[in-house]
Parts: sequence; structure tokens; C-alpha cells
Amino acid sequence: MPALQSSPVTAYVAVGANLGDARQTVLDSLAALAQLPATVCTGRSRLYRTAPHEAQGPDFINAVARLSTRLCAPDLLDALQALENDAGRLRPYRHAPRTLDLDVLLYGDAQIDSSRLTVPHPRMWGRAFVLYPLADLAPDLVTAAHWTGVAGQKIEPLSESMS
Ligand code: PH2
Ligand code: MG
Ligand code: MG
Repeated sequence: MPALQSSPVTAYVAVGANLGDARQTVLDSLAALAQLPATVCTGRSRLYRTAPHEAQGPDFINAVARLSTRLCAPDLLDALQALENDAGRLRPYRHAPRTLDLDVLLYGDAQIDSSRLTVPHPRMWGRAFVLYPLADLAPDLVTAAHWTGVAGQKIEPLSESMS
């Protein structure tokens, strides 16, 4: 049984996939996030097609979900890793193409630096594939300097009917 926080925390989770039917996997994982125990999904971004950033392989589909959760951060991480495994995620090498990647970006205003988890995500502010979907949900979190930092990274929203 997970140990629950006494009050809900707002967490942002990055979703990415670039193997198999990446769009469907991202849509399915967004639905699965809404079913996590002690968790409500309070919003999700558009879906984006993005060029691999410091990685190889096909284009990614990326999105961000906002959760209101009473799971503590390690239990949230366990739940995300279980969803990755359900999607058939293998880890042959760092940044390998993946059927599903779920990363905790922010967990309330917590600063976490454990062997398993670093929050805020240490590379999130330099990645267009995080900033664009995050700004769909929380535009005030992304500053002009952040946007300047990701200029030139290729990203495009999927059409509404594909999102
Ligand atoms: N994830 C990475 C590395 N590079 N590039 C894109 N476009 N999208 C990702 O989700 C992504 C990446 C490591 O997790
Ligand atoms: Mg990642
Ligand atoms: Mg990851």
C-alpha cells in the first residue's frame, strides 16, 4: 500500500515515445495516468511531433500531463515505471529509442536529489519537447530566457484531430 501525502501535490509528468505507434502509446499513457491511485489528471497538453534531441531514431511524440496526486514522489515514480514496463519499454542504452518514457518534471515545489529521482528534472528547461507542452498547461512557468534556450529545436503540434 502506498503511503499517501495528507494533501494533494501538483505534479507535471513528461510523456515521450518514438517506437511503434507512438501517438497511440502517448494517448493511452495519458489515459492511464488519469487512472493512477490517489491521483486526478487535471490537464494535459497538446501532442507534439519533435525531432530527437541528443538522441537517435525516429521523431518523438511528446506531451505533458498535470496531476494532482497524493502519491509520494517515489511511489509516483514506481507507478510511472510500471506504465513504461507495461508499454514494453526496454533500456538497451541511454537515450535509446523507446516505446514510452514518463519523467517527473515537477512535484509541487519539492527539490529532490535521490539516487532514483532528481526533481525539478535537471534538463527540462533546455528541451523544446518539454517547454512547449508544459506551456500549454502552465505558461507562467516558462520564461523568455527558457524560450531563447530552445530556439532552433524542431517541434510541431499535431492537428487537433490527431491530439
Ligand atoms: N527524450 C530523451 C532524449 N531526447 N528527444 C525528443 N524529441 N523527445 C524526447 O522525449 C526525448 C528526446 C530522453 O528521455
Ligand atoms: Mg526522458
Ligand atoms: Mg525517463
